[in-house]
Amino acid sequence: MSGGVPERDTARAACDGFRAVFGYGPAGVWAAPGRVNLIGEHTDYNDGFVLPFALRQSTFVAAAPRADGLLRAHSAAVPGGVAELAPDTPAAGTGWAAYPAGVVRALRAAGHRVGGADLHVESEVPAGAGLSSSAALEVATALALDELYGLGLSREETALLCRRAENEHVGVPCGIMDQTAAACCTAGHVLHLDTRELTRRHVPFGPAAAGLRLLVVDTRVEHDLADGSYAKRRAGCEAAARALGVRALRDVPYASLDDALGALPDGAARRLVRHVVTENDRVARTVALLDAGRPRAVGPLLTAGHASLRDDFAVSCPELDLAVAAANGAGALGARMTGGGFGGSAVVLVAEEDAERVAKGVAAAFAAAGLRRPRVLTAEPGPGARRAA
Ligand code: GAF
Repeated sequence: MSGGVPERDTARAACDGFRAVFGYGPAGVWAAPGRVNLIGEHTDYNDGFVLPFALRQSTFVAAAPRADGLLRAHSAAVPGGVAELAPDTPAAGTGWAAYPAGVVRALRAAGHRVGGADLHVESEVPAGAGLSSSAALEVATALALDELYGLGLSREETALLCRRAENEHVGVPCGIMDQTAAACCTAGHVLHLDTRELTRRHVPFGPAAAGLRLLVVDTRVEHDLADGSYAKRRAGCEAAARALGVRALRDVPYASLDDALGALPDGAARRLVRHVVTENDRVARTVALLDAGRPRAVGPLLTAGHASLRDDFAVSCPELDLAVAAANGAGALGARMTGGGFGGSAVVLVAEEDAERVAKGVAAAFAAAGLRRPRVLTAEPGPGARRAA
């Protein structure tokens, strides 16, 4: 199942959509999931540690090769017909098609012999909800091109090329977390990723089997990582690392945090550093708890992570803060924003028997504040990218 819809249904919809748009059948359908980051936020571009897992909701790309080098892309969710892009079409003005076009471009720039393609996209991952719909689209496209053109890419190469597409073509200076999550996650696990070494460990995490639920609360405040706030945080972290004489903030040990803070000239830099260093520590402590079979005990770390993102890193927003406060007030074990922030979704860890009350508590708090009703879904770690048909 993916998002309550059997996988083969969405794969079939992608095939049918392809045929309706292009007038012939696709060579196959490839899928990649959205992701939730359990903890480890704004650490990936600081060479730090992250702990995402794959959502059951995925983006499906039905694809066929083209000999003329053109990319023709169509999405069931986006009005406006087929986007037709030549290899040198600039990203500006191409909207969502910049993501698959960026993947083609990144593959060619890396020396892969990739021709054109016709693509039709069906996505279950809500866009703008902080669940990484863009990485899902990039990775599903890369998988399709890999197989259509026999490239033999590893999952790690796939993630790196997709990040390159987003950094260089779309213009978002993101880290490697989302693309690695989409490419490499496995069902029933969170992915403990060292974003410098790119070493990965799949840590068992099954909320349902532990009598827990992980709720994803989509605040419906759409976020846009291309608006400059994300890039500003990244630049601030890099400047702080230079001021401290380290390669990246990952190299500031938790035990020397106070010394590092004392060596920094201004409060803004101190707050960025404090978040990144304490967040890396929270990831390590979360992994230790999961390894010890104590997923319930992770709750307070989530809430502490949220406070750090809100107060030090300043990437939360009133709706995310409300979701977290209302969930905790209604008896959740812990909650935090997930993803880049400035909108999007919160994750809430809750005992199974309290899940309904907590979801209702969050909805009531939003209603009382005059906000749109949030969308709430239950997440269990699903599979990473795959061929779906
Ligand atoms: C976004 C980015 F794409 C990731 O690389 C990561 O930095 C995240 O924000 C924050 O942890 O999802």
